[in-house]
Amino acid sequence: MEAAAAAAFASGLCPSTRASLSSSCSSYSSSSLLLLRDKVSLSNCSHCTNVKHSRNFSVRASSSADSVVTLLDYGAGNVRSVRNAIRHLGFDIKDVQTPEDILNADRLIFPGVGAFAPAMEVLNKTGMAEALCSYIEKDRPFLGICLGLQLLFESSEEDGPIKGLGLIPGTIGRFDSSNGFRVPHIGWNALQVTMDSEILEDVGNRHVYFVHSYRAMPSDKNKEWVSSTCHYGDNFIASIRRGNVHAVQFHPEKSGDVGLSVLRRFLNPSSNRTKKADGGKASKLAKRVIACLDVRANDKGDLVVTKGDQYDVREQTKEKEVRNLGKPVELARQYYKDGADEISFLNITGFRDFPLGDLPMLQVLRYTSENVFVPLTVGGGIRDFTDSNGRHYSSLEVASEYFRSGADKISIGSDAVYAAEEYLRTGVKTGKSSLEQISRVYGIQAVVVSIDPRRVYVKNPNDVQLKTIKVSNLGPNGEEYAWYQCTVNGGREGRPIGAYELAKAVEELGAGEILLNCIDCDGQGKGFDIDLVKLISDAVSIPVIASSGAGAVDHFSEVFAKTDASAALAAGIFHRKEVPIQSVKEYLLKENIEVRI
Ligand code: 1PR
Repeated sequence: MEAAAAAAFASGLCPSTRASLSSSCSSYSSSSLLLLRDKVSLSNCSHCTNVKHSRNFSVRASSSADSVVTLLDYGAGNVRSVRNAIRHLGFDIKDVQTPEDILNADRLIFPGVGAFAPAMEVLNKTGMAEALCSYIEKDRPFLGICLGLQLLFESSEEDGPIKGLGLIPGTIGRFDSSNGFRVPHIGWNALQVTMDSEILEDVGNRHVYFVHSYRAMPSDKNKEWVSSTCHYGDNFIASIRRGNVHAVQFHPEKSGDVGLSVLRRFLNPSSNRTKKADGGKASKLAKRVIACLDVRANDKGDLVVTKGDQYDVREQTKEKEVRNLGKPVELARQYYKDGADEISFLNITGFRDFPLGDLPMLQVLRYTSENVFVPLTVGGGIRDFTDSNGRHYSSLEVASEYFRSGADKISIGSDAVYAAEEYLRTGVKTGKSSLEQISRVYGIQAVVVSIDPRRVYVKNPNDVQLKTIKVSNLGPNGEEYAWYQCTVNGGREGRPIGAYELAKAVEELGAGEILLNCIDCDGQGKGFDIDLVKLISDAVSIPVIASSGAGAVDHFSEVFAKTDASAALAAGIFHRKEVPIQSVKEYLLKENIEVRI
């Protein structure tokens, strides 16, 4: 693991955990860990084969109330959503601060986030790895989520090979993108249930939300553990179950009502009485419909959802006020209820204000994540920043604050353009750009690059050295070709780089997804720029979100039929209540395009 990642990871520990480890991870690992090892019995845990065990560390049946859940949060990403989901279901949370807290838990949830290597390093250094093995081997109620499933396996190829806890045979490997499947696997997919597992009983044929680049594969050696698989390029393990031990590769806390019922059934097994694996027609990865909220302070200083026409968000009146289309938290909740697969907040003046000074934006995320259980993306102002007192904040710190406040993904605009320009100029990946740093620590699946291009028509494709395409509609002077110029600072400044060149460069630098806007189409309601979406989705193997221009349901089916976009994002038609999200989805279903209902 790289030192920077390790430091950031460790510093990301929740305050309580950090405090409990304040003897510092390195000194903790010598004397304290030895004491712990003397106490722990770990018969089959291959992770611990070198450890001599003298006596059992007894696991006591706690007398604490049934409503308490123990949560293992080592601070690497957005665990707020898991916390919110648990609280939403009426349970209290006890945070793990010492390995003993794991051993004494009545039920333990381990929402692994971030990358495999730093997670194992923290678990090893803190003694949590041994405690986890002991707890699981005693068949105590356990639910691992995402990386919390992967860590149970023998090893991972992620920055590896790296040894895992070794409880389940198998190696975690990367999805193969050479067969045309985009990696990371992001979105709502179907499960094939292979073994009775009470926690999955409400899932039936409905979609659940995945976001990952690595996965475990079923084999003869681990088949007794596998409770469901999912098909994406190959058939990977979507969940495991043995006795009271469960783990899921998908995110129940981000899978809407279906996901909440998975958590409920784990937390309260007596709710298993009503068996209703009904309905739903999920069969593969669904196309996503995303609601986008462009947010900024209006002239009175209130944070409002606004919406521009070709990025101009001011009313065409004498006062030129910022267009106000509602309150961010309320609208996000509404869109969640209406069936949005994901919600994006773009802090559109983040490029000029310091986002950590913009506490209302962090509050918006915190409040929204309390009862919106689909993925939240936030963008705007993610870059290094030095405030007026000379205090320097790295882009990683800014992103970390967004993750801690409830974001699942962060979106980088202007700073990604500068990083791509430098990379194309020098051919060197410095590892220092915000994009590289954040994706190294939080994983590429957590990093979106938002592109704000503007069409530039040319008569002859050789007029520019950038990638041009033949356009479907001629330019104002009959031009047949165009390139797409990237902009920064909310479209205010054009840069000498095209969307095509940028997309390819940021994929190499560690972007996990592209949010593809188009200034010409923004707010026009005339449909997505199909030429642009096709150009970019054909150029990269990460998912592409088509954005800008949706005005009717058939615009969504058109972009999915004519391009390989993974998702379509809209703002104006939803804010102005012209087309409900549900109507978009019903129309897509009618057109045989799989969506989550
Ligand atoms: O550069 O890292 O600070 O990020 C700034 C972010 O804010 C970028 O993601 C950029 O796209 C966004 N942004 C900046 N200025 C504006 C603006 O509108 N003046 N909004 C802006 C971009 C575009 C879409 C919009 C779709 C769909 N908004 O997100 O929601 O075009 O709209 P429609 O369905 O109504 O057509 P940084």
